[in-house]
This record gives sequence, C-alpha cells and structure tokens, in this order.
Amino acid sequence: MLKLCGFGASNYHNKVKLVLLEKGVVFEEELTWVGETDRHASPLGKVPYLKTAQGALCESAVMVEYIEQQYPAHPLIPPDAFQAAKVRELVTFLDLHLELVARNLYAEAFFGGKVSDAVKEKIGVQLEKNVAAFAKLALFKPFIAGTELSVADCTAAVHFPVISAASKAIYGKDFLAELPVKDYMKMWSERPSMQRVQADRKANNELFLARMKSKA
Ligand SMILES: N[C@@H](CCC(=O)N[C@@H](CS)C(=O)NCC(=O)O)C(=O)O
Repeated sequence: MLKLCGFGASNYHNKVKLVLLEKGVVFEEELTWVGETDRHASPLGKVPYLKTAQGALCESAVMVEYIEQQYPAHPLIPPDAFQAAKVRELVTFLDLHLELVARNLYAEAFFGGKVSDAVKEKIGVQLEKNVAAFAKLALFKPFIAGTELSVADCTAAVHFPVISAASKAIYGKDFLAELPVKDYMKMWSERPSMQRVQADRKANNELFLARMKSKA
C-alpha cells in the first residue's frame, strides 16, 4: 500500500494527500518530520515523500503525476494534452512562483524569526508581480483550471491560506485579496477530503509549533 511520509501541518504533504483522497486511492500516512527523513527516499531531506511497492518518490509534483498515472480512476488531469498542460502550468505557478516566493516570509510570519527589510521588499515586489500573472491564468469557474476539479485545485487549496496569512503578517495586506479565494476556499471546506486534511492539520499543527519553538 502507498505510504505518504510527512506531517499534517505541511502544505506540500496536504497537496498530495488531497489528491489521494479525491481519487479514492487507499494509502497510509507515516508521520515524518523534517530532520528525520529517509535520505535515500528524499535526498534533500524534504517532505513529503511517497513509499510505493517499487520504491520511493520525492517532490510533490512528481508524486501527483505518478498517482494520476497509476490510479486513473477519478482523473484529476484532463485527457486532452493541451488541457492537461494548462493544469500543469497552474500547478507550476502555484508551487514555484507563488508558494516558493512567499516561503521566504514564513520564518517571521509564523515562527517568531526575523526577515530582513531588504528581503521583505524584494519578496513583496516578486509576489505582487507573480500573483498578477497567476490571476491571468486561473479561471475559478469554479475550479482553478475551469469546470473540473484538478490537481491544480489540490495545490491551490493548500497554498492559498499560507500565502494570504504570510502576506498579511508581513505587509498588513493579503496579496491574494483580488482573487475570489474566499468563495473558493468555502467550496473546498465542504468537501470531505478537505475536512479530513483540516482536522489532521489542526491536530498536527500543535506538535509542529512546539517542535519549532524547542529548536529556536
Ligand atoms: N518542492 C518540494 C517542496 C517540499 C517542501 O518544501 N517541504 C517542506 C515542508 S512543507 C520541507 O520539507 N522543508 C524542509 C526543507 O526544505 O529542508 C515538493 O513539491 O515536494
């Protein structure tokens, strides 16, 4: 059986978990903290990683593609090559141009650390530009890529809340405010997959914050 290794407070862990739940794939979770990872499975020490019968995979985008191909029922990537590429384009924007940029703010926004003014200024400019570009691609009809739920939604649903919270904490302004994120997340909150992810996230978050504080 598939084993998803990581922790429930991690947005990337929850991206893969939403995909598994939405597709109805049977899986187990193995609680794995950063610093306690299997370096053969995830050579950069990142979570999540996925243990399969054939071996381990790291990088959430890769895991999602594997899951989609291996378990074709309840597809989350459209069959048409162009539409599939549009979904992947959105996932890339969300992971690379939004979340990875906002991540530079998390130390101060969430963990009691400090981010320099120079970094705040640089990241603010990048985020503004990248959110405006993402807004040109995202459809919200009602799903990110159009009328069907896709892996882009499983990615957006876990990244939007952290990007909003981080930008509010650092700049006093939600950088996603121009997007219909509130209605979008409300729609997600009604899905059983998200209800499970949120319940697990809340339970794990206390442990996670306590660990972060004890290491600070
Ligand atoms: N590109 C990776 C990002 C995963 C990631 O950054 N995970 C965080 C936890 S949410 C992590 O492992 N951070 C520790 C590190 O980067 O050393 C993916 O898509 O799986």
